[in-house]
Amino acid sequence: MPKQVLLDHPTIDETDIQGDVLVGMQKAAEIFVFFAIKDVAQFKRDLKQLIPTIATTELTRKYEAAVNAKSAGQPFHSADLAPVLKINIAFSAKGISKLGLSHAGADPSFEAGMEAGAAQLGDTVGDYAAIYRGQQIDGVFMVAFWDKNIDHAETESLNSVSALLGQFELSGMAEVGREIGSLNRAKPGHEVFGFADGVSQPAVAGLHKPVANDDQSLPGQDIVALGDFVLGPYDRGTGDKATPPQPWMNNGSYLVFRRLRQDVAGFDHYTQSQFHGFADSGDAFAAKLVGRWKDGSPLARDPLRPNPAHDETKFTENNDFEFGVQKVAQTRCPFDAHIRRVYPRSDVQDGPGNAEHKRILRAGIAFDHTNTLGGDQGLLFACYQSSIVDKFQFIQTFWANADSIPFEPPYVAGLDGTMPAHPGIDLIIGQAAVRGASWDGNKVLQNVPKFVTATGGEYFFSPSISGLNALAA
Ligand code: N7H
Repeated sequence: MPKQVLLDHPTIDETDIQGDVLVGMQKAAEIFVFFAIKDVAQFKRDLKQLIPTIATTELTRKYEAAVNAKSAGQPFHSADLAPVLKINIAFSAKGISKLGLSHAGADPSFEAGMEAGAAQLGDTVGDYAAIYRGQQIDGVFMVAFWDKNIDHAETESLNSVSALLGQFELSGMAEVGREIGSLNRAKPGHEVFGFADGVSQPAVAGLHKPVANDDQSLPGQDIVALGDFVLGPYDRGTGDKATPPQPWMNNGSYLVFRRLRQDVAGFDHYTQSQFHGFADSGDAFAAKLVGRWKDGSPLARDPLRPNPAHDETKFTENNDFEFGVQKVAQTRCPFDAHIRRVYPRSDVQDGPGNAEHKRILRAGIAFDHTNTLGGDQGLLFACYQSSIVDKFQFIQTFWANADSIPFEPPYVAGLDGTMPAHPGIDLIIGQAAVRGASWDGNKVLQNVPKFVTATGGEYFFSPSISGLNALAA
């Protein structure tokens, strides 16, 4: 979309920012180990030992560059593609307090923790697993492993977690609980409803060059200010700076972690049995709820059927769209489609509150424990940003949960130019009691079941390497 006012392209210290923040740790499996700090002095000693092994942006970026070069048939260093274990670490506000550093002035939601803000997110604390209740978590280790063989990646990650805990658990910390994520074995690269995942991610100023045009790296991939993701002397899209409230927080980023259970059978049953009058088939109905077909092709470009020319592998095509003229109607992509609610693109006008300023860097992974009795499946959602209140929380609360549409006037909504009285919610992630939406031609969806339930989560801060050294001192 037409862009933010100005963007600097700052020099990024890739050796300082943890590797999961801007690029994402490449992974076929990832274990999140939540811990409580028991002995501060011992924990600091152990942390000091761990810091040199933390995967930095330099490492994840090298890997990404090698993958891209390989798929483009260009030369690359094979060593850069070797399966490597990657470890990152982040702390809750409580954990940082224990380590004795001030976080005064930090994001208010981070300060309070996710459980305290659950009602605002639309969550029911009773749905949260025990480890996410009662503020037990001081921090999280994220251990990721990439290998084509998912089982091998999971075994390697679990072995590394054991080694890591052996190192730390002597006296410094105790594991509170863990989550085991892996690529969807039934359909790698797809989340458990079956949709291609990781299709759209913002480009970052300083990391990605303007290629498609002055504002975009790949076509349709707008470049977002570094200060929208990382704290430091960096511009944010609003024109101010992402000044860290405390010096040690420089080059750090807030991590939102959410355990989201998905009712796959319920989603399939609903879409396949209730599509009549709303779409031509169950698959088309499911696509309208998401805004993309399962292969990743966007409804805004391909409203009638999936298009292999715009699928999950066609990165120069699959984000090259705006909702633009469709403001007058929902004939291609419903207003409430998940991707339109969480990133409304040109639906929201330019300015400080524009859609680019609300972007997040997603770094989650699927989980599936349905092979164990009573086990569930879903998404270990993770995202990075320089403000939880302004970005994740805003998206979930005001864009996904609210029975309204994020357009700013002047807008034209329905076919007759009026906004429906109840435009509805994001029917994928919206956590609201009244679950419906109004589509064009008086098509009103009502009592749509809840397919995604938050079963836990926490807010963290992912410090830079220098920040970690300060915490370990
Ligand atoms: Fe969403 N889904 O399978 O339906 N998401 N998401 N998400 N999501 C996206 O671009 C999904 C969740 C975003 O730039 C795709 O990777 C599911 C939360 C954003 O066009 C699909 C869950 C939040 C984007 C899904 C879930 C977001 C995005 C398209 C929960 C933030 C990029 C593929 C279980 C509050 C939008 C892709 C853009 C894309 C699904 C959670 C945000 C298929 C099932 C909690 C910003």
